Amino acid sequence: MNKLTVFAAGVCTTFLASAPFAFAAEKLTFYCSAQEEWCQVVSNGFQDATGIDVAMTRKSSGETFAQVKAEASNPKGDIWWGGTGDPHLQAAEEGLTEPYVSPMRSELNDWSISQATSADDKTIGIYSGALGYGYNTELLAANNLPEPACWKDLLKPEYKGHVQMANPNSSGTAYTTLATIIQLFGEDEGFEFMKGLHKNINQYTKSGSAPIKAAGRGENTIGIVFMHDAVAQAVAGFPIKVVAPCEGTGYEIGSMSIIKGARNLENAKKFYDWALSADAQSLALQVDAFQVPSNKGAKTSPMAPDLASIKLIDYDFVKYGSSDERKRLLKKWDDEVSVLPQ
Ligand code: S7P
Repeated sequence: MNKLTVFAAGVCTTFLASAPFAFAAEKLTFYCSAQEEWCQVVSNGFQDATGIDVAMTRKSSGETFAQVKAEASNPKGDIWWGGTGDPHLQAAEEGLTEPYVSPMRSELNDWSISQATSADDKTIGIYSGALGYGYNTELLAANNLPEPACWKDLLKPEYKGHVQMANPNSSGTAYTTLATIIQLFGEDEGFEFMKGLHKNINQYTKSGSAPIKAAGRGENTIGIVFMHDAVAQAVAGFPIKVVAPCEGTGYEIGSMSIIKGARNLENAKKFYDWALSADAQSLALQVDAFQVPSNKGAKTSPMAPDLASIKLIDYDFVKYGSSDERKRLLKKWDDEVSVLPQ
């Protein structure tokens, strides 16, 4: 080996040894439970703002909860953003998420902070939205069906095979539906309602927004979803009418939590602060996400459902987000509703 080769080999060895430290990119593993397009925009927005590499996975709320729980002894995710608040509250109670008090709190609406307060700061509200349903006006007319306006209308036999909702085990939207019906009508009557509704259901989907997307495509007539997801289909040009049920309805506080044992804890906190900012929350408008933002300065679309004009129940987030109650209700729905013939 000549002198040059020895020198080159030495440089190479030094370079290789130091490379992982010199070039190790900052990372964040991001579990997202809102709609795919919004997850993507948020992921890219944070990456652009900070230079931190983001690995994002989108799954429904109940599925993400199950994943965080399954990974608890060896956590892989850093931050869980989006999805209904109930499973975030359950994760907090089960010690799966990390407390954090963000300096951004003074910019937030009270409903966002109360979500944090009820969970010892292990979660926080990032958006809100009311539950309801939407229907395809052309399919309804083609099938000579009356226009539904109330929850109880969905039990009418003429809607058999025309209603779709998600499975409450995987979907936060569908769990919110179950909890809303129980809060509106009481547990006994509420479960009778779910059994009656079951007769009209053509499919329980995995994702909460799928039923209204199917209605938009003309593959389903009525989809039980958050109203903002139905508005998104109407804005996209599909013949969808949005319904705020006449009896009143429940709502979600879409939430965010840092995963306990996060490998990139500091980056998770950076994401958390950024995601509570008005600029980050205003990104929703780029993808027609019509939820109401928790930052008081964030922009809200004029097409977003006006929560003040909807008859909202006093949704009991503490009770329906508690671990025992959520497990009990899901088991009861599995045992008493999903098994029934249709
Ligand atoms: O599509 C947006 C949205 O309705 O989806 C979230 C939902 O929980 C995630 O989907 P799943 O119902 O399948 O869990 C809501 O938080 C959000 O508003």
